[in-house]
Amino acid sequence: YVVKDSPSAIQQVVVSVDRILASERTKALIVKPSEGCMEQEHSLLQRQRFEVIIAVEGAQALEVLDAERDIDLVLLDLDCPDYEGLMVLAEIRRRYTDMGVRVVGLSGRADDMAAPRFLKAGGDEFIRKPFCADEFTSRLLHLAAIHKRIQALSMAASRDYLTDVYNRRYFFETGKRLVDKAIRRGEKASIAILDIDHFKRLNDTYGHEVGDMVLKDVSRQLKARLGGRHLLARLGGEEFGMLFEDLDLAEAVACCDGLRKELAATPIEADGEPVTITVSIGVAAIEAEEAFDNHLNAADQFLYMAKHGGRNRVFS
Ligand code: GH3
Ligand code: MG
Ligand code: MG
Ligand code: MG
Repeated sequence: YVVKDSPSAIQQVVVSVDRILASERTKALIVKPSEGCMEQEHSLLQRQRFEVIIAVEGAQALEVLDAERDIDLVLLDLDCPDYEGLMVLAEIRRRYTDMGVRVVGLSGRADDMAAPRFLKAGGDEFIRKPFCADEFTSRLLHLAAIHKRIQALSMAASRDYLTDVYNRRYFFETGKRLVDKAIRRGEKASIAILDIDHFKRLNDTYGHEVGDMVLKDVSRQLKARLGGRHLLARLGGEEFGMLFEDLDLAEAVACCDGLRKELAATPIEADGEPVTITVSIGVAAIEAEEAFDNHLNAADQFLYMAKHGGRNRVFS
C-alpha cells in the first residue's frame, strides 16, 4: 500500500541524519605526553563546545577509547620522544577504522616527513605547531562535521524509518554475528519473532494512518521493555525480530509472555481512539551449531503455531 506524501528513501535518510546530528556534541580525546601539555588545544576545543576527555600517554588513551566507545576525534602529540605517537596511532587503527574514530596529529618538529608518515599510518589530519588558532579550529570543526555526518548516515541506514527501531538488514547482519559469538562461547541466547494479530483488519477498520501509529507505539513499548539489552528490529510489515543475549529458552519465553501481556493490556491512543491489539510470538533457543537463518525459521514456525493455536500467545 502507498501512503500519500510518504518521503522517498533519500528524503528519509536526510531527515534521519538531520535528526541524529541535531542531538549530538562532538567528543574529543586529547592524548598528552605528560600533564601540562596541549593546554591551548584543550581550551580551543572547549570554546567550540566539544566535550573533551584527557588521557596521559597511549595506554590510557586506548583504555578510554574502549570504555567510552563514542569518541569522535583523537588528538595526538607526535613530539615527545619517549611517547610514540605513531605507535599509538597504529594501535588505534588496529582496533578502529576511520568510520569509528578520526585521529589528528600535532607536531612542532622541523621534519618534512612527519605529515606523510602520520597520514600514511592512518591519521586523518596533521597540524603543524605553532598553529594559527583559527586554522586549528576550522580544521577540527570540518573533520568533526564529516565524521558526524558519516556516522549519522550509517546509523540511518540501519534504522527502520517509520518506527526508528533497527531494520531487517541490521537484524540479519548483527544477529548473525551475535549468534556465532554465543555458539562459539557456549553462551545462552534465544531468538523470537513477534507478529501483531489481525493487523489487516485493524488497517481496514481504522485506516492506514492509525495502523502506522500503532506500529510506532508497539515499537516504543518493545524498546522500553527490552532497552539496550536485546536486539530489536522491524523485519517488515507488522513483524518484529528479537534476539535475546544471555537468555535461555525458558527465560526468553517468560520475557516474551510479559511483553505479550503488557501490549494486550495497554490500549494505544491513535487519532483520539484507544485501540487494543494483541500479538503472537514464536521463540526458539540458540543452542545447536545451526546457521542464523535456521534459528529464525524455527522461531517463524513457532509463530505459525501460535497463530493457529488461537493468537495472543507465545509458542516455543
Ligand atoms: P495475522 O493475525 O495472521 O498476523 O493477520 P494479519 O492481518 O496481521 O496479517 P496479514 O499478513 O494478513 O496482514 C498484515 C497487514 O499489515 C497487511 C498490510 O497492509 C499491513 N501492513 C504492512 N506494513 C504496514 C505499514 O507499514 N503500515 C500499515 N499501516 N500497515 C502495514
Ligand atoms: Mg501474516
Ligand atoms: Mg499479523
Ligand atoms: Mg505478518
